[in-house]
Formats: sequence, structure tokens, C-alpha cells
Amino acid sequence: MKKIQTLCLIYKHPQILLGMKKRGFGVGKWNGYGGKPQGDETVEEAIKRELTEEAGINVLDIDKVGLMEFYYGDDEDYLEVHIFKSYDFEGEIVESEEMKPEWFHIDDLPFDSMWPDDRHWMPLFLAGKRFKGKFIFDKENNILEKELIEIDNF
Ligand code: 6U4
Repeated sequence: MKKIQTLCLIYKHPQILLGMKKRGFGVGKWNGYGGKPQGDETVEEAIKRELTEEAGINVLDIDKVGLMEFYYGDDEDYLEVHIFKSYDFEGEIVESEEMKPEWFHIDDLPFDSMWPDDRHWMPLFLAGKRFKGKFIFDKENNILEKELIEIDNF
């Protein structure tokens, strides 16, 4: 079964905002902010709410840049992750129960402590491209198979 998820990276050149996931899925990894839509929320509504809940900010622009499918180990479910970029927000970034925020220079991203797919699509993200992909992971979250293509639009 498909599970829809959202992910947003705030990009203030030359830095991007990541959060250290403090609990749940992907704990201990630096990642963008996000979560699943609630009720009949759109993915756009969901990512805005997640950024308010997890980082304390109100994003002023969001642009969908990526659509990824992730398959994990023997899990029957897979994630469909809608990836957004935001250049602008209002409010003070705060640490939450879920995420510890930190700005990283784009030339010094902590890929060894991120999901292993990130180092593959991040160059497209930083170059302002849109992309689609599919990654299959084993139980230790190593990449078994990957597909990644640049697209013009969704
Ligand atoms: P809430 O806040 O309860 O809605 P939840 O739906 O449980 O959160 P959670 O905590 O499981 O979401 O977080 C999943 C987050 O991890 C989403 O933002 C998507 C992201 N994610 C999942 N797999 C990923 C991967 N392979 N690469 C990546 N982000 C991934 O960069």
C-alpha cells in the first residue's frame, strides 16, 4: 500500500535547513522537515503545517520539485514522498520534540548522516531541477535499486 509523505528543504543560498530527527522513523538522521497529510489535507497544506509544528515557521513560498517512491526492506507499504523547496519564511526557527534545526552550507552537507538517497537527488535539487525517482532499500537501509530522472514538470 502507498503511504503519502511530504518533505521540505528551505534553501537560503548558500545554506539549507535540515533537522536532526529526534524520534520515530529515521531517528538520528539529518533530514528535511515533513510528515504525512492528515484527513483530506493536500500535500501542500500538510508540508506547511508540518513546518509550523516542527520548526515554528510559516513558509511563504513552496515549490514541488521532487516525487520519490521509497521501498524499505520487507515492508509491504511504500512511501510516495512529495519533495518541496522553499526560499522564504517568517518566524523564528525553533527546536521541537521531533526536530533539532541546523543550517548547513550546500558544499558541506552531512550526507553520511542523511538518508542514502539524498546524495543522489540533492545535486538536482540544488541545481533548480525537478525530478522523479524510485529507491529500493534493504533492511539495513542500503540502496538495492535506484531510478532517478530529471523532469520538466509534474
Ligand atoms: P508526523 O509528524 O507524525 O506526520 P510522520 O508522518 O510519522 O510524521 P515521519 O516522522 O515518519 O512522518 O517522517 C517521515 C519523514 O521522513 C518525511 O518527511 C519523509 C522523510 N523520508 C522518509 N524516507 C526518506 C528518504 N529515503 N529520504 C529522505 N526523506 C525521507 O530524504
